[in-house]
Amino acid sequence: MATPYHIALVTGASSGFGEAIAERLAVRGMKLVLLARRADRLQALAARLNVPCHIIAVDVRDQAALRAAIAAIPAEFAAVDVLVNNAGLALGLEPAHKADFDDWQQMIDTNCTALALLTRLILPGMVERGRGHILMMGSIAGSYAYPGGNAYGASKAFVDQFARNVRADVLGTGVRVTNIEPGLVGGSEFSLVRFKGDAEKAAKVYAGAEALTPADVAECVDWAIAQPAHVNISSIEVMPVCQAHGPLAVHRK
Ligand code: NDP
Ligand code: 8X3
Repeated sequence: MATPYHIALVTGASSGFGEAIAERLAVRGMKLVLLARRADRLQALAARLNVPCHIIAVDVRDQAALRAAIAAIPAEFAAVDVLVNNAGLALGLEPAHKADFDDWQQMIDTNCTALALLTRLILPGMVERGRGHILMMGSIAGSYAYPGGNAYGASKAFVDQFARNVRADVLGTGVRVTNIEPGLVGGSEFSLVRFKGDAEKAAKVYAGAEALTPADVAECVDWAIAQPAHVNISSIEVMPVCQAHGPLAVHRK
């Protein structure tokens, strides 16, 4: 089960995918830096993992706080060699002409700007050490448009292109970059957040469907980092069997 990596920073570790990824990487014996806003949930996670953990409770949209928190990572956790850039969210499913622009701003700030800043802060150490792996949490929404996806889908398209371009930059350094693009995944707070706490609406997203689980996504992350050092998995698009690409829409009179 050993990988060449020893320390992972997982964002969005207080819930869903990030929590499952942290659990999975702990099985590998990796030391973990767990980042999200809710400190209590990070502490509860750290308490049940049998590996050393450093907790960063920060809003990633607060750039000064994020920079300070990364600069203050204790020495024994500082040589991060796996960054899982997972924190993110969708807000709303309104069409573009009705959507709340503040929601768009929050998605862009979280899914794009914070992901880029964190990459910029962590990458130099990886390049200096000649090894490391950055995994971005994209989405099928970054490749396939759907009604109401608007700024969320666009933010995940940014993640895809950013991953590809960072990979172009780190060629020859030993650093690997992977974009994970899941489809329908239940068992996280994603839809509850999207529908702003409306549990009934959130449950309908998964009704009658056998969605993927956060553990399935964690398996993709774990598999990508466990590849031999000469292998870079550029992207993994993963959907449940019950989901497929839809037909293009035609409006008929
Ligand atoms: P969750 O809502 O369960 O998890 C989101 C995580 O992101 C939480 O830990 C949350 O922590 C953290 N987060 C959100 N905003 C911030 C912020 N401003 N600062 C710090 N942390 C933040 O959803 P998922 O686990 O499902 O989603 C994880 C990622 O996967 C997201 O990027 C999402 O877009 C993507 N994705 C999800 C899919 C799905 O169907 N579920 C499919 C494809 C991609 P806290 O609230 O404590 O800050
Ligand atoms: C989450 C998947 O289809 O709800 O990124 O956008 S979807």
